[in-house]
Amino acid sequence: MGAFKEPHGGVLKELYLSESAADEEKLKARDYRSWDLTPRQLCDIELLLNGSFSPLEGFLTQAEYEGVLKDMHLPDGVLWPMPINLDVTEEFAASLSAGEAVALRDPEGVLIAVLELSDIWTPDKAEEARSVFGTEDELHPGVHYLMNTAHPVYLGGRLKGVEPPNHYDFKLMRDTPSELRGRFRKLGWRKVVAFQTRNPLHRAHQELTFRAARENDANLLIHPVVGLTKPGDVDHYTRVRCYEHILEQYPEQTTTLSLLNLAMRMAGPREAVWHAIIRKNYGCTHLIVGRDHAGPGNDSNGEPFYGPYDAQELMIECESELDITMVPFKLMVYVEDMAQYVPMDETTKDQKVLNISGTEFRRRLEEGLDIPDWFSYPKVVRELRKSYPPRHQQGVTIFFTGLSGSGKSTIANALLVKLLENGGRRVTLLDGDHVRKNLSSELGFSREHRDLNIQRIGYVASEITKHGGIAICAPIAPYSATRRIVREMIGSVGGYIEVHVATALEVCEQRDRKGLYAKARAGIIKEFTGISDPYEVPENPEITIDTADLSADLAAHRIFVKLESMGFIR
Ligand code: PPS
Repeated sequence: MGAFKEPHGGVLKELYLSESAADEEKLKARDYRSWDLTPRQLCDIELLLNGSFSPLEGFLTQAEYEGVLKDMHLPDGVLWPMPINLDVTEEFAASLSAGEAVALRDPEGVLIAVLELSDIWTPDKAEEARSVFGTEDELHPGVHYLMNTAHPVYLGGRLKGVEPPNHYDFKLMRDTPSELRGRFRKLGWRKVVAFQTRNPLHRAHQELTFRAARENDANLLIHPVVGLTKPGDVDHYTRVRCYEHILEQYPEQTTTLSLLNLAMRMAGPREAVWHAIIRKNYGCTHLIVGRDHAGPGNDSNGEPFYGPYDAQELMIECESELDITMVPFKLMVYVEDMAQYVPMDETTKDQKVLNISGTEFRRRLEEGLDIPDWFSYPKVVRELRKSYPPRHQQGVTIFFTGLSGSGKSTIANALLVKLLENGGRRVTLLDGDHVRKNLSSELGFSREHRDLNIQRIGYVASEITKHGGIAICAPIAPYSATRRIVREMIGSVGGYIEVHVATALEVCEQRDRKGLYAKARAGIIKEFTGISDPYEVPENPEITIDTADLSADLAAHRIFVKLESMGFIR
């Protein structure tokens, strides 16, 4: 294990074994108990092993964890703000005892490291949430992860690194701390300002980062996070292509780009201090800390989780213990008369100041509207438009739900024909009966089987939607919880419109096109929706249709108009 002194940022603890020791460990690990690392743990372990999390030498022990929660210090008095834990299931923890070695593997079974297990404990997650995030509100993505995704038992102990987790993407842009320190040394960069980001960068960012470097007589490192960021963020593939374009906008030899496989926690102030320690480990001398740094947005009451300058304030409190200097972020705005970006606090009242918020930018992308050159660079916008095409090129699912015989299939078919007549869109109809024949022929009508059926439909529709198509689904889908799962699955990749065909049971039964209601009443068909099985009425469908007062043609037309008004067809 290497520990060496560097001009950039002091001691760096890399936890990798030598090649021969690693080979030996691989053989021994066949007899160890094995844990498959989760995506979050894979990010954490990579940064633990390569020294990004120096001075940590493994996953926190219980005493270290308690110190971090209490006052952000390890028992030896060193500042460390973020709990880095190996969370496991109760069953796995019960099979272990302190003192043994545990093999930590990636999802393909590759041995990444061996944990010298010293502590096993069940944390008080609510207390962790309060200490680290300052809240138990699960709208906070860090709290939500802790409460719903993280396993209940923590393992602590030193790590012996065998192999770094593998990456297939952007290999040349991923650096370990010692590699980046080496690059700075080679380039003769003695002062480096780091810029942390999880978003695409535009002109304002270029201006502020370049200013921050210039004012500190330093070079600049764009250090974006490509591990796990806030759910809903622009994917890192798209962002990295954008960053490459931005890099061309800086004077040559001033700026470099490197990707950081960090799993963010969105912990605001504590996260800022953590980011600073990490950047110090990468050999940076300065870190830009902005307004609401690593902020997770608003809580359940609509209030921001952290004050806009909480992160900067905590950085100042920790200043004497941090071997890196904060550069407070200045909000840059575009002054039209001057045709340039200026810090907000340097503008005068009579100047016309322009700005486009993140939400407004997203709206313009979605609707294919103009994004002015003063706001971003054409190459960056082109890249974002490829990943976020306008609505009429995005996928969408129209999900009908309603009783048997309510008219779902008839309306769905009419809508299909209207969309084909309009042209320019690829459309797939996943009708209840067709799905039952082609995808779910082995399933019956128990709750379990219905749920499976709907989830299969949801999966196929989400793939169609993801790839820009239109999926029309028309099952009964009687359960709210399952419909919610489908909505979430599809909503994250495209548009989603739920249509409740609310024809009353009496009407459906009276029509009884297939003769099924009669059989259900006679008890010949069991578990029949509406008769001997429940139908949970949708609470917030985008559209409700009652076929008693609307023909199928008009109902389909209503949905067509809705799709048009939302921009999905034109
Ligand atoms: S579900 O609940 O969403 O999985 O149902 P779905 O796949 O849409 O299948 C409904 C069609 O199956 C026929 N059928 C029954 N429906 C409800 N309950 C029972 N027990 C049942 N048995 C057979 C019925 O024809 C449904 O077709 P539609 O088109 O809805 O009338």
